[in-house]
Amino acid sequence: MKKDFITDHDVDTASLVKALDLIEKSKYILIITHINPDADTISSALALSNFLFENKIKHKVYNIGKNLPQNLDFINRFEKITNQMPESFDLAISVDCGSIKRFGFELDSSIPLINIDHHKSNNDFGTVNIVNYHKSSTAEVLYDFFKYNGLYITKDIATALYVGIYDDSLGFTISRCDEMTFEKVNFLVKCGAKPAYIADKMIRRDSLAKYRVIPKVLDSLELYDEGKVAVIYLQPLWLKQTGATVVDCEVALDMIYNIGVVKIALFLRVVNERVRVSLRSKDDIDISLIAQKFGGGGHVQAAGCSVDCTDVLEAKEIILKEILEK
Ligand SMILES: [Mn+2]
Repeated sequence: MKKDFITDHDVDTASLVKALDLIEKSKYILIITHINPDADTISSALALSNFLFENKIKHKVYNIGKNLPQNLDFINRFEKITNQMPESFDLAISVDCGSIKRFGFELDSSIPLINIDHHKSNNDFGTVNIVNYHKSSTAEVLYDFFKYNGLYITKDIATALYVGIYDDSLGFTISRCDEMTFEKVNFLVKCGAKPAYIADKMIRRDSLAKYRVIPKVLDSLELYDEGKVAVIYLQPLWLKQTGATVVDCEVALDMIYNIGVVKIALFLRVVNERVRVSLRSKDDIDISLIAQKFGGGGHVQAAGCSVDCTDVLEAKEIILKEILEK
């Protein structure tokens, strides 16, 4: 299996082997997912968790928050994810964390850390780093780890990896999605991942509340710079009025991003008493540079940051100033 492996870009195969070696030597592993977790971090963690469980290696999947994306509840071992830090562990693995700030806590620096990620901003903070920013998703990077080491991909692992690739590549529509991505997805389907079942579970279980709140969010749409910059926001009151959740509104960003004339799309909402901003861009405009100015980060076409205030309108003015003066 190893000799058939096709490397591309900057996959460091030595680190793939070293990571497995560290895993095999460990007694208890902490898998770290990032704050404001998305499908990529959760499904990558669960792919690893299923692998470790099947190999009887003790571990916990940790997320610091209380709100996990519930549309992922069909992935095996989802219910095992905890926000309780285990008393001790001798290895940590972070997945999809572009920086250690994304852990949401400080990790004891004496603990070895495997850093698996695909963010350009990742500065190789781990003891072992499996980082490839040419990839659509961390799940895709993790696939390389499984495949290169000749590890058996079960149906549960395949399902988790498929979810991460599918979601982070925006349904296979971003430019980092290449022929390798489709080769991987093809193999994952052979391993038992079911695309229609996964889509039903992930995107076809909406609440009615979602369709009550989205018109309000879309009604906030403002266009700047001849329509190139589009902004929407969510007022906390609208959630109370409709019973919807913040996550319910996120698809509105994809909607305005899909408007032909729009090159940069923004969505602002209050999360943990700060205004969280998600940014999208087209035509290779590097939107992560704007996110970085506010202590955030991400990818060329998709990034995020938080603004230190609780008023979406105030945050909108602050962030628009940066974008329009660029
Ligand atoms: Mn990701």
